[in-house]
Amino acid sequence: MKILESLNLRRREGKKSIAVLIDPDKVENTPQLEPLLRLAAEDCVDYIFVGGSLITTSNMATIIKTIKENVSMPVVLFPGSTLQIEPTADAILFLSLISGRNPDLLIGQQVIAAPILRGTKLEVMPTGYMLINSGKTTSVAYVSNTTPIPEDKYSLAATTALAGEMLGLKLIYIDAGSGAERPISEKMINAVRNAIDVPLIVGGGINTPQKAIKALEAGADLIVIGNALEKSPELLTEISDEVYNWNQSIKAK
Ligand code: 1GP
Repeated sequence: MKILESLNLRRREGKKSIAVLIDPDKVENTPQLEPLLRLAAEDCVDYIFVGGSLITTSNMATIIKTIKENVSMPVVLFPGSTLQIEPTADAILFLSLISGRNPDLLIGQQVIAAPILRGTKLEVMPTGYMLINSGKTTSVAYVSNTTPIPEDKYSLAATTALAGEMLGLKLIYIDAGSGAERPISEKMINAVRNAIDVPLIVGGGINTPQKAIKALEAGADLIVIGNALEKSPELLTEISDEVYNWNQSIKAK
């Protein structure tokens, strides 16, 4: 089954998913990855995302190889630019940064990437990517040269997501940015959730099980955890327990 199809199915069933984000720039060597991958396999993580807003290393292929040697879940590229297309992954979030007004990230990079992607077997997942302000400037806001949506402008975020869905985007990803001071508020997640039907991905600053459960309760279908696991990989067990309990409670209903 295609990843997009499975995300839609899980959404219809009310089930939640979890993705671990690996930033190749923060992995000095591949053995460093193995403990995290072991936990990911034990804890039934659904997806591994690979990407970052500023990748300066060229170890993407090696990292994906290590992931695939250790775990079986799909590897999804979460690219900061067209330079980050790696055909050995399973899928790519084909992002348009719809919260910003930088034409290069709305359509420019995509024009360059499209013919490259056509020559790969990657599943292309059209995704409306939205940055939400979260305190101090994040790398992604700086590098993308866009202004995140203010964190209290709920209807602006909701209508941006709705426009993305009407344009045919199949996923909406709201992101506070990696290592955000504050994750996206429940009120904001809820406002975006209520505006759209497509699966909603939420990430940025989710570094405790409580924050994870709040994001799920507010309407996230898939939560992305990156930064926090670099410091304490064991957090993954606690967060994935929450997701597991949630999904079990759905089954019980
Ligand atoms: C960043 O949404 C992702 O783009 C994950 O954020 O690294 O803060 O978990 P963290």
